[in-house]
Amino acid sequence: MKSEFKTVSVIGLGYIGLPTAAMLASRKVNVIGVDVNENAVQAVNRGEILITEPDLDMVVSAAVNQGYLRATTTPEKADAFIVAVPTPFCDGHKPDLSYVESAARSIAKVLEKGNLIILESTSPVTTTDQMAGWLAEERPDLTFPHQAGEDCDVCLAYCPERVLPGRIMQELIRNDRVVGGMTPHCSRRAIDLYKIFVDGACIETSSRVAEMCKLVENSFRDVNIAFANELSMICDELSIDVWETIALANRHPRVNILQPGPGVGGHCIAVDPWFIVSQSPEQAKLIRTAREVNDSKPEWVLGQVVQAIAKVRQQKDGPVKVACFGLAFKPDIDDLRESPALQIAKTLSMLDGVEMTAVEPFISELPESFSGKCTLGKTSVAQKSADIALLLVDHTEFRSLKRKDFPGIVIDTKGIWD
Ligand code: SAJ
Repeated sequence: MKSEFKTVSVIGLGYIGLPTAAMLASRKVNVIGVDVNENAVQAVNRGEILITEPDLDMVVSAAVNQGYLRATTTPEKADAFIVAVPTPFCDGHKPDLSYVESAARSIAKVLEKGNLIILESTSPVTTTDQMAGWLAEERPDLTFPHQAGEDCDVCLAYCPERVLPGRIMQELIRNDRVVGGMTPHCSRRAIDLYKIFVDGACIETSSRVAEMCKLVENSFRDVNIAFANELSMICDELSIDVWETIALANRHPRVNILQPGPGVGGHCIAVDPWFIVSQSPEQAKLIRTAREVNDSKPEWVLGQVVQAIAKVRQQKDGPVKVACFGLAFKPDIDDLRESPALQIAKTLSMLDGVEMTAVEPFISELPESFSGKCTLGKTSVAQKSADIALLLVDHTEFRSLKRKDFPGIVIDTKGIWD
């Protein structure tokens, strides 16, 4: 079947937009990537990527070389627009929709009758409706679904991305997609677009259900991680091994507890549940508490390290050598965004009388925020010299080490050295 979508524009060339743009281009769709960041645009036009994601570099470079993908800072005409810009939160954990609004207003200028717009950014319920409002303000000459229903000139749908960093290129193809149009016709057109590269099922729903669905998925995971994190603090108080406890409890056919860690990081799970809390503050008690439990975990880990530092000081004079293993927000990626490991390492590096080394195999230099108070070290060296070895991220490189390989105190927040 021939697709009606010859040219698709992807607004936002980040962790989701760029892989989506490259995937569409690999299916021989002409893709125009748009980003406000000149560096990101230039990198794409050279066929290069500025982020680490398996196979993405290959697909981008092939798509650019074959002429199916190019990037620009100014929106151009297209048959469809996919918006994948950030939706962070501002003060009081309120969602910040300014990037969505500015993306909507910028594409409004080039919109034509028959266009389809899909919002992929994680958004509070009714954001797609709001987007239609912003577009209508900019383009009174066109009709949108909230004004003309199925007869609208421009279709709008919400379709959340659900891919896992580190497995984006496979999951983009294999995952099922929830496609929520502002009208059934909008949904069906959006499904036609996703079917260009999605092998998973594309399930039709309303834009509001699709928006909520995304928030629910990440809140479900956050609540379950909070349960594991709370267990780790309870088990520590009772001097019980939490990893053994979880492994044994998970032998029950209907129990599947997730893994504790130093906290929850990234731009999704630590953010999205707040969108539900912000819209339903009275009802979302469990979701809010889960966020608070996960946000409190880095502080708890810091407390453990401070106790260990005091122990070392009883045994030796001079600086206490602390080595943090891992800074990323999860294993085997270079992404330090909202990373609890980074937060812990930075706080430790500021302590008087502490000599800090960070071992992070996925970066070549430390962020400037360490202000020169930490050295980037190698696993083998840090392992031998540290008074305290603090495992913060379960990178594959660290998994081959054993607790007995460390001469100093070991604090293992991921349970891989036990
Ligand atoms: N984590 C734990 N224990 C666990 C699992 C994860 O502490 O048992 C921590 C990780 O270390 C990390 C954080 O949670 O700090 C989040 O990692 P993650 O792997 O759970 O999720 P993300 O943020 O990489 O991706 C999530 C995914 N959502 C779900 O699994 C429901 C992904 O499918 C979404 O597309 C993505 O959020 C997103 O963009 O929203």
